[in-house]
Amino acid sequence: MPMSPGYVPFHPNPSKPKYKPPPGAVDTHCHVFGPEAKFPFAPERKYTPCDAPKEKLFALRDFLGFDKNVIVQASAHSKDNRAMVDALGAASGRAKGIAFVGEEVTDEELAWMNKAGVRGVRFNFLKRLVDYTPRDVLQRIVKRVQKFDWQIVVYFEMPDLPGLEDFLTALPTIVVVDHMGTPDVKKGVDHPENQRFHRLMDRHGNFWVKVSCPERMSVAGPPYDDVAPFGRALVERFPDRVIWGSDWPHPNVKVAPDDGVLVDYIPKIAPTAELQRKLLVDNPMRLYWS
Ligand code: 0GY
Repeated sequence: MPMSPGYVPFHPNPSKPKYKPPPGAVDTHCHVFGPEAKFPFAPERKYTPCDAPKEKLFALRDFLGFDKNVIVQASAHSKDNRAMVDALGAASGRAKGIAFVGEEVTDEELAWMNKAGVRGVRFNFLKRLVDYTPRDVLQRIVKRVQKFDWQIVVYFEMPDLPGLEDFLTALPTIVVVDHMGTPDVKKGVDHPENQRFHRLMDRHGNFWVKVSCPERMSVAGPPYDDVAPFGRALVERFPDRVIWGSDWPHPNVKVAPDDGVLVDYIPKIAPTAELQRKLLVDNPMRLYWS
């Protein structure tokens, strides 16, 4: 099946980063796609990606100087989590997963995923990626996964936060926000919209945030200096609740980012060795491996 028109495959030849992550570093946001011949994409998907199989992900992990991955189920595979679980099984304990499920998921499937290393489910609120799921359905899913102590990963766009805040802050689990809540970098770190998100993080100690995806928000482009103040503000204010992810293979970006440049962005948002260790090792280990 051809890729969606305009779909950009991942960078074929990323540069070796100058920044060397500390031993045991975890990339907490990446995906696997297919291979389609073995793990077909979902009929209800909103885009058709390129194949991005586990072998390529693990090779990139090693090349970039990382030790572990958290593989997030992407919408092109929808509720068929087999490609992600297959990758967990091949990772020799060095990968955990975040699933996407509907109410129809069985308790056996949940137990199977938990045993394989799944540590949470993702609620995706982006209309361009998924169909709407009523909140009461999501609440029932939360109840069912609580026995595994799973986290809820949420992907929303910042203008939608006011409408989601009551729902999100009522969640009884750890809540992990994707991509800094996707602020509009043109508005600046101090803009009320972004500060509302900081206040939410401040008031709710169960909220964590991925300081990931500068390439999705940048206006200036690489090396993403216009996004760095947003990441740095979160890392410095919430040093024990931030994690980092590459987002490989970068679904739906217009220009495939150089993954080496994304790794070299890390010291811009976490300028000290201590902050880097928390961001890349201590925090993700506490969240996914304890
Ligand atoms: C991401 C972002 C995107 C895609 C998905 O589930 C997905 O398909 O997450 C996106 O298009 O913004 O987190 O990788």
